[in-house]
Amino acid sequence: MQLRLTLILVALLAGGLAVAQDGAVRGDLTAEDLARVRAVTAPTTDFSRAENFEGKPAGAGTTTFAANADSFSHFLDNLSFEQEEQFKLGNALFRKIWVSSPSSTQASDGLGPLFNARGCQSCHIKDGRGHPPFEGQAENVSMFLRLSVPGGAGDPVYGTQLQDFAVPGLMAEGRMVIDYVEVPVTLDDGTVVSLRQPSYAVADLSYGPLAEDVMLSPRVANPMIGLGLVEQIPAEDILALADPDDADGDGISGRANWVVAPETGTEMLGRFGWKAGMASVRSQSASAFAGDIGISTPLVNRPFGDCTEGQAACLAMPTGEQERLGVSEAPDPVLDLVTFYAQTLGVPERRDVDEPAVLRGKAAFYGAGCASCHTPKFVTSRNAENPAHRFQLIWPYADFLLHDMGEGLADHRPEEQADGFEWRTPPLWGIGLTETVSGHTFFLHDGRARNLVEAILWHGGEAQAARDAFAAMSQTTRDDLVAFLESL
Ligand code: HEC
Ligand code: HEC
Ligand SMILES: [Ca+2]
Ligand SMILES: [Ca+2]
Ligand SMILES: [Ca+2]
Repeated sequence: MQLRLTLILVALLAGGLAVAQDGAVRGDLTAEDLARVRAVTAPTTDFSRAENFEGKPAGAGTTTFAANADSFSHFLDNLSFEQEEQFKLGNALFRKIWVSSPSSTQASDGLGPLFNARGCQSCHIKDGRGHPPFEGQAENVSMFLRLSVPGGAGDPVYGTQLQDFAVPGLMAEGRMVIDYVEVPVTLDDGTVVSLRQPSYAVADLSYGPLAEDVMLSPRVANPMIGLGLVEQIPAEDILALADPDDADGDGISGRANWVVAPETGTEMLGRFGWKAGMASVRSQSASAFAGDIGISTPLVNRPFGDCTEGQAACLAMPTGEQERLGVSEAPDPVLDLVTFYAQTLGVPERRDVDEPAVLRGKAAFYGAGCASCHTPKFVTSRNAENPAHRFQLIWPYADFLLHDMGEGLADHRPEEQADGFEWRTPPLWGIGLTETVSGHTFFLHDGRARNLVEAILWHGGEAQAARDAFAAMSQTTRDDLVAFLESL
């Protein structure tokens, strides 16, 4: 374990040096501050006690309320009073239930014509993650299928996403069907864990067949916490962790997903979504309005949402823009407020950081190589527009880069630069509160893992060695590692 740890340290240092040589060092800091940031974000080697500020994942923005179902719904602790007001307006819009056009309540109409849900909060339940349909639950709210054909375009008829709802008078596109097969996995100590391997199909197609070569990618909604801080991690610090050709030979590469930002038309580092296909909270929110709810915004001006030329009935439905003569269904400042809300949700304080089991679990996490992708800490940009996001030591436990996670997790569907095997390392902050907030413990991009142990055992590809290290641990050490994750 000691050797493995040393290798990781060497790897991280080498990554840092490589970037220094490229000259791509973050530009917001003096040399002196840069040195301080490097020191404070260096991986720890002392697992005898908690690190300074480790209990505060969002720095000064960390929320300190008792853990309960509202734990993900608090604003950053360091917002100004005026910003709290803005947050509350954004919250109301995030929870708003949109209705179809025409309607007497013009301020809320424009839903669809095709949609997955009527509001943001329907999927990002309690500002937490979505889930696959529960037993006996027919509707797929909080999870959907992305669609595309080779080359990157959407299905010629069904577009980029399967909408399982439609406004009155229009047929929904179809229904996602999930079939699970139990696959037993034996750990080194003989313990057997059963993983459920999903397969996806579409039933009740209303607009003819899907393209023969269509690719499906299932996604549950991500938790909403800390996103404004993630946005303020300097791209240089994320890119410093990338090692696309695995130059250091540790089996882990990590690639950036470069995407064209709709705000500027320029390429930016993707960091949001399960494949890092979106560069900003604002663009992700605007595309959710259009694709998931069918609401146009000034940034993604698609009042027909995901309707395609192949869906004439959909394009013949009324939209909110027709009623309001070309004004977006969600006109300014709706997108600004929702974006602000999504950027200023806080991250709850950690629990039990000093518990011996948690500290042992943290050592096991580093020892197994989990921290090679689940990068513990960053310091946000000093130039962040919002003072609440500025120069904070944050602990997301993610590098936000793409990793080949092996055949088991592959969706075989590329997105921007990500291939069909790659997924973005998701942040782990708050993960221990999933059950408290969401009432379930379904993890990974499609919610297939029913608990943290299953989530770890699904890791393959670049993470195979880390997964195998976990499978080789004693039951006690595995429990400690889970106790550490539960404390995040
Ligand atoms: C039908 C369900 C659904 C609805 C409704 C929905 N989302 Fe999402 N959201 C998702 C899914 C699924 C993802 C992951 C998408 C991906 O991987 O590309 C996501 C991702 C996000 C992310 C990125 C989070 C991260 O950690 O990277 C943001 C921000 C977001 N949604 C905001 C919104 C906003 C704002 C609204 C309302 C306008 C909204 N969403 C409505 C399902 C939904
Ligand atoms: C090679 C990079 C890599 C390594 C190493 C790695 N992970 Fe991950 N981890 C990921 C990626 C990528 C995902 C998302 C996969 C998906 O959703 O299909 C993920 C997902 C997870 C999740 C579920 C997160 C969520 O929001 O659903 C947990 C928990 C987790 N990892 C824990 C660990 C632990 C513990 C280890 C060490 C034993 C580890 N990971 C090692 C890249 C890595
Ligand atoms: Ca569609
Ligand atoms: Ca490497
Ligand atoms: Ca609409």
